[in-house]
Amino acid sequence: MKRVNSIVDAKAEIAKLKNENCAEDDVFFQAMEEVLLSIFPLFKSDEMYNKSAKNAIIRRLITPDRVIKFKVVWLDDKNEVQVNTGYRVQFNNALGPYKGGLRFHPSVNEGILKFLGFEQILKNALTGLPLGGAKGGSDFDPKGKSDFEVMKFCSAFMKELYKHIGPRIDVPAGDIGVGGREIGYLFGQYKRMTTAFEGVLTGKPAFFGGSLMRPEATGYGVIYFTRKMLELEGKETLEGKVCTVSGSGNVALHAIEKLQALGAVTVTCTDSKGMIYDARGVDLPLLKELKFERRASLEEYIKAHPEASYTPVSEYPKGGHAVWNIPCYAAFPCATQNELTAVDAKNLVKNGCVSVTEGANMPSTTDAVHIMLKSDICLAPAKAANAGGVAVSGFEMSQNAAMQKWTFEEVDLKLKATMEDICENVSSTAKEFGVAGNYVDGANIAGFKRVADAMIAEGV
Ligand code: NDP
Ligand code: 2IT
Repeated sequence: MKRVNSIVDAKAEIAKLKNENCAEDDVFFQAMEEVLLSIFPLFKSDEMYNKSAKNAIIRRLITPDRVIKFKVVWLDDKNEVQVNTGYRVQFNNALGPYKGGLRFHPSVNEGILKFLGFEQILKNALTGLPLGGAKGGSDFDPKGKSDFEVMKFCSAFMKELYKHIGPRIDVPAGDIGVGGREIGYLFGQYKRMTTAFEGVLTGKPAFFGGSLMRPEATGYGVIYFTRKMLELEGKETLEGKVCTVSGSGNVALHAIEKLQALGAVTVTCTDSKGMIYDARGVDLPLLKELKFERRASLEEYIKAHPEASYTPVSEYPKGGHAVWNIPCYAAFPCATQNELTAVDAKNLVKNGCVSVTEGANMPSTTDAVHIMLKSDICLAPAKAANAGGVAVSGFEMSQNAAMQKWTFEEVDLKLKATMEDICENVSSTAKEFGVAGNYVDGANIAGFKRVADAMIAEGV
């Protein structure tokens, strides 16, 4: 009974926290609950139960070390004063310096950053690298802003953030709305404030300290993971198969690039306004130009390819997304959280989809996860499948600390090995705990174990 109580207690704790907190923490509870339900098999071992209970591991794990919230004041191009909110959630540094991206998007709030920071702890643990978990960002919307406005915002944001970060304290990187351009401006301001040229941010442009392959790492890693999972589960390879991808940002476009290199036919991509379907496979050079250079809407794609179709969000099926209704062998949600619903999961099952790999963080709703786990779909959870980005960030930290520069091929080999190791570890952990084939439980248990062991060893 004692063993069961640990989970019951944790659930009671979550219910209490839910009552005490505002609605914006919903996504954080969603992420926590999934992990707590997954790690239940761990508590079948008396040793793990006793150690965790004695050290209040769950209570400590679900509470961030600190949440830093600050005002960001900057001047737009009309010389009008603008005010945004900045955040850094330093969640857990049991395994290494706090590490995780910055998100600039109008939807950003404390709850979203707590969910992302919490997921990051376990993801970073799975990489096997010495990295803690954190996340940050702002409700600033880079869309429609001039380069100068983005620069002025980044400088103002860093004027506060620099006090809380450092190469051995906390190392931010990119996420939605933050790429090489933003990291460059943030890095420049950190340098001006501290005079230190050091590896305080990852995802820097390659000509001043960025690792080669960091832009590609998350998307390529997602495909390396999928390839290994399909092999372990005795499924056919991706070659010649129809694949669907959502998103058209950093993760999505590099996942598409690797899928195409492996001979898959990737027929979709999406942005916040709609979906492109191109039966012959999407035109990647055009997408890169539209999204990375012109920062334009996907709707423009059909000007160059009138044979493709564009479906605006207003025409998506009720409660779901057009992209997951397209029959495919493998699906890759790579845009944002909760973009794959129960309606979508049922469509994927109905259409005979074989694997779903989460490139975005927590793209599937809780109901969707349950539907997919009960089906024959192989579900690769985000914290394992998209860990290639932060893994190469870890490699960037190593290169910066050692004043070295690794080649593209070296980084690619290390990334591939890391993703295959994560996949094998997750799969064998699931088997060890009696849930063979359940990569969600396998990832949560394997990640939790590494962090919990470190927290216990470090005392209070
Ligand atoms: P980008 O900003 O490069 O691209 C984001 C993409 O998602 C865009 O196509 C964007 O459309 C779309 N999108 C964003 N918000 C929404 C929304 N609310 N509804 C519909 N579409 C949306 O970000 P990334 O590619 O870097 O990140 C994508 C996902 O991958 C995120 O979940 C992120 O946390 C995760 N991730 C990123 C890593 C990285 O290294 N960058 C590492 C691991 C995970 P639009 O252009 O219209 O805004
Ligand atoms: O969600 C993620 O793993 C990221 N946005 C990348 C984090 C990082 O530190 O590279």
